Amino acid sequence: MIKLYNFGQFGDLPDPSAFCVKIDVYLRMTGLPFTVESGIDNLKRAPKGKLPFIEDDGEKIADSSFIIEYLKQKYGDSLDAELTEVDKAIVHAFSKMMDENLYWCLVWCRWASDQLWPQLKESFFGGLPPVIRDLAAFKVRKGVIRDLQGQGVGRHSEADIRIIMTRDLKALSAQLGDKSYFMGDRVSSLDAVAYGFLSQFVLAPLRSPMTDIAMGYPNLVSFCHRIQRAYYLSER
Ligand SMILES: N[C@@H](CCC(=O)N[C@@H](CS)C(=O)NCC(=O)O)C(=O)O
Repeated sequence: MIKLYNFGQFGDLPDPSAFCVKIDVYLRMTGLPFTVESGIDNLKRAPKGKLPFIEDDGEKIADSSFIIEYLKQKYGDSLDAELTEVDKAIVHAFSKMMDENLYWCLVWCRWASDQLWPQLKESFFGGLPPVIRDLAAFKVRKGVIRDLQGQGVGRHSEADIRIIMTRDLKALSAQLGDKSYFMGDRVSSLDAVAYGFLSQFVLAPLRSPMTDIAMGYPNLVSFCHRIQRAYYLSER
């Protein structure tokens, strides 16, 4: 049985990490049976020091893109097999736009912007004993801000990050249009990636004026609710 290692429930979402939600929903979309082991300690066991990773038949596979590739090869590609090569290229390009660009904007909104920081601190560190809470929060935040500087998004002004995020959301909204799913009337792996990220803006318990930019795209908001209804709220 496949075991997914993640951080754990986050309000109505299975995880605060877009990458972990991506794999959780991908597994649900494919109908592959899986169990979940949650906890921050999973990071210590993670082959690449990040979550998610999965364990299957004694093998550990890390990184959401490698996990999807592994699952496709081992269990068949029930979501994307019928896509044309051009469609697959679109899936790849949009997926990487979210993994490598929109992700860092989300990280900035949560960790660097002072709008969300008090909420995030309470949500992620509130359970720690008071003596170490502030120190742990400060240390982790400092590390994330350093990562944001290294990646580059952290060097932009808030106004510029708003522009960067808006470009991605606008492109996603245009691709979805009035279709049920990003690649048409059948679910594809792009829907798993998109739900992983968009749900963090639309359905997560942590929201701010910056993350609420996504609320300005009614089709993306409806998409999140549609996927949530189909894969999380209905009897499966
Ligand atoms: N490329 C990885 C990215 C995973 C990732 O960045 N995970 C973050 C959470 S969103 C993480 O585990 N961060 C913990 C850390 O860096 O210590 C993937 O696609 O799975």
